[in-house]
Amino acid sequence: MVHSGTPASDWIKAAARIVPSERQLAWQEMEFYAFIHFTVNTFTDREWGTGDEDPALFAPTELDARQWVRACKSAGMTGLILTCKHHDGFCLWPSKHTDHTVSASPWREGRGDLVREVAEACREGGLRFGIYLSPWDRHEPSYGDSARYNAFFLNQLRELLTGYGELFCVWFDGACGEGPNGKRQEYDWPAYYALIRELQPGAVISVCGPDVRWCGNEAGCVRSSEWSVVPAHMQDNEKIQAESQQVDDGQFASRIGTQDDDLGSREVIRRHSRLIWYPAEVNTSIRPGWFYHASEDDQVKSLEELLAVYYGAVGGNATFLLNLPPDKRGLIHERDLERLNELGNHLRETFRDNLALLARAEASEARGEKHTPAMVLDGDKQTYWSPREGTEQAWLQLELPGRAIFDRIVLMEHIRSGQRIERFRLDARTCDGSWQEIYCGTVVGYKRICCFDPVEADAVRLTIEQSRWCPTLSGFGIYRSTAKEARA
Ligand code: FUL
Repeated sequence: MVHSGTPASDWIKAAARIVPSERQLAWQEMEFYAFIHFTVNTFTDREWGTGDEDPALFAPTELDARQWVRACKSAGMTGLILTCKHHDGFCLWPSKHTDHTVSASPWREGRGDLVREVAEACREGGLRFGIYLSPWDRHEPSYGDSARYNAFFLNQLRELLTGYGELFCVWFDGACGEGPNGKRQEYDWPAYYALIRELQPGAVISVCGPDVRWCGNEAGCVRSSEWSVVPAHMQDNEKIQAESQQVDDGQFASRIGTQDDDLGSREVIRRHSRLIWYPAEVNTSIRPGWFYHASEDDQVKSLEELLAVYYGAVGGNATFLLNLPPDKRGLIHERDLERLNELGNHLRETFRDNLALLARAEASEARGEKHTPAMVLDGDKQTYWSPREGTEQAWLQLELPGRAIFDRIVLMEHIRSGQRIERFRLDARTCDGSWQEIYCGTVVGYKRICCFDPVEADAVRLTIEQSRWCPTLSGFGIYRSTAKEARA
């Protein structure tokens, strides 16, 4: 419903009170995790298999899931999502419902279960484990015969949801091709979701699912304002483009698509009465393809490219799902390993010392003793500073114990209370005592990493110029990046 005639404070307040579920919160805190694309395509040098590949092709010679886990950890990742079945239908676990699986391959003499090996390596290494299961299946004969295929798919899903311990994510791809007879498969999404909620209540259902939104591209681009509160129809599984049609109680309003620029500004939420918490994930591959191709060995993304995606995604209120394709040996290639380690080193070194830790915090006002300015420095995501309800503009200042040189500021909202900040500015007090603007931005959300040229200062002030009902801030960190240019 378009909010004509409703006082702005009512619908703004309603939007400010939309909050994440526990599973969405736990997922958001994971920040950076891996995709692993591996199947017969690795051996046929293809991106999409046709479904008639001989399982004998699947023959990694040195497969080591622990090496994958070590690679992820070296980059600072917290989880891993495995393509248990891609569009070609080949299963990396010995599914009882098809013979198109690892059991028919020479790998581990047909006694292997790659889902198990990866799940165990993750548990052992302290990474959370998630599954990708392609609904589109180019091998399964029942595909396109909707009821029969849905029953088959639910059986496979059940095997994965019950056999491999706790999952943090079930990742559903939107691709839906025609069945063998040209028949179109109608996926029974409600039944898939119900089974996941029953058997893995802590897992988020991503992309074609109600919990995590695809950011809209596979190139790692992120909107400068990535909202977690968006119109409810964004959850629909059709990947619709912006078009004008009837939404929300028959009112005429433009429908927002996954690839639109603005998914949640005041202008958008004013026109949609049904809003949901639906945060973004950015997915891209470390190489041009999702699967390994030797021809791409010299096209591994540079450290600068990976950092740009990392800062855009993790530093822009989204998560970062980076794909790593193991090669025919079943190992992550040396070049990718080196890059992952460089990335991890950069992040570990940059964010090791928070220069704000010993700072003194003061603010324009605070909402009682429970939400004091000092709470932005206590390292506890549960505590936060906030002005009184209804105060949409406020400032918070950190007096550093002395002068420091820095080029990164990390801001975090208390998203359990919703996403509130709409526009802010950062100023630093430089050597001559004058204030200099160092950054301005829009949304903060779970985390905003503000990157700017190195500045030497002894105080920093955050000015919240616009927010929804009242802002919250649970974290305020000041860092100096390890980039050579920042050391100059
Ligand atoms: C796409 C798929 O078609 C690609 O092969 C890949 O799995 C990517 C993550 O999603 O839709």
